[in-house]
Amino acid sequence: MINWCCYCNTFIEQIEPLDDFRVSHGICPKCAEGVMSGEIDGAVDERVNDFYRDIFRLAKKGREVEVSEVMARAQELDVQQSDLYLGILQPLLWRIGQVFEAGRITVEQEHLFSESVQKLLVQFGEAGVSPPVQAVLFPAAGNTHTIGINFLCRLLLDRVEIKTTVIDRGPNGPDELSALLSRYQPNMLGISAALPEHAAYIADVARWMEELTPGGQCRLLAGGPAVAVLGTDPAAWGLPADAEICAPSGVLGFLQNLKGAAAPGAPNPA
Ligand code: B12
Ligand SMILES: [Zn+2]
Repeated sequence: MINWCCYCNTFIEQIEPLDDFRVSHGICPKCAEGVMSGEIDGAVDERVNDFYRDIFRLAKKGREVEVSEVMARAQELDVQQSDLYLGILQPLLWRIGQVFEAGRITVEQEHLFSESVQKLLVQFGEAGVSPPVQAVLFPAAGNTHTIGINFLCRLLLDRVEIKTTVIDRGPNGPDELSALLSRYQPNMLGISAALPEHAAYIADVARWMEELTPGGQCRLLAGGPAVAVLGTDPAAWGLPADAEICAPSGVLGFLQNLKGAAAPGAPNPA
């Protein structure tokens, strides 16, 4: 379930059961302190739940979700962009995926909602910063799922302050990888896989990287919906043991662990 703080309207974490994407009311450590000390009067804000339910209803009925309305409601509830992504839109995309798999909506209805989310990303504008950056994100060759890496870029920038950019297409061979490393000077490459067969491309990138910068400092990160099939053991992806694989339900914890190693001044491979 998606645990929200119902006092300050922030996403806390995903909790068991992990395949239940509905919102559950919780309390963040800061508000818990406020309630204990009497600074917060204990009134629970139910509006995030209503917001989530309203979008889900529209999406399920195959009605267009108005981007301007989503943005206005997030603003009214003082929900930050990264909380909107992690706590509302991401679980709704996963939930719509479940409803589609169960045969309860059509493929058109499923697509309509992901198109609304893409429009919203356009409205928010480019998340990435210009080079040099600490992390570059791109989809594996053949992967058309781009919403995840765009959300991830915003989370890296806002939640862990790692300078990150997204590129539409990854390198196609060692020469293109070398050009990418020189241009962006990243400490981390993050590649997203939706289907298990996308892992082969990530293994190619790992090999090219080893050829170009043997024992180099650039970390290789992988994640995306393929984790549901392949798990988080690099061996199952055909990747070197030091590759780091992120489970969709534990993105915030994964990013926190990256933070220290990505501090400015850490050595670059290029
Ligand atoms: C929207 C969607 C689409 C859209 C994508 C639009 C777009 N521009 O992104 C469209 C319609 C194009 C699409 C197409 C297809 N899709 Co699709 N799609 C989805 C859906 C419903 C939601 C995906 C999404 O945006 N999720 C929300 C984002 C925010 O979550 P996320 O991607 O997991 O990313 C988060 C984390 O995982 C993590 N993360 C992601 N990448 C990385 C990388 C790194 C380095 C790190 C650290 C972290 C990380 O960070 C993100 C932020 O928290 C999922 C259902 C699901 N359960 O995910 C199916 C799903 C991913 N699709 C699936 C399939 C099969 C397809 C198609 C093959 C369908 C078809 N028959 O045509 C095609 C083509 C796929 C291809 N070649 O890539 C399957 C994949 C099954 C599998 N794992 O094997 C899913 C799981 C649906 C299902 N259950 O069958 N799809
Ligand atoms: Zn709180």
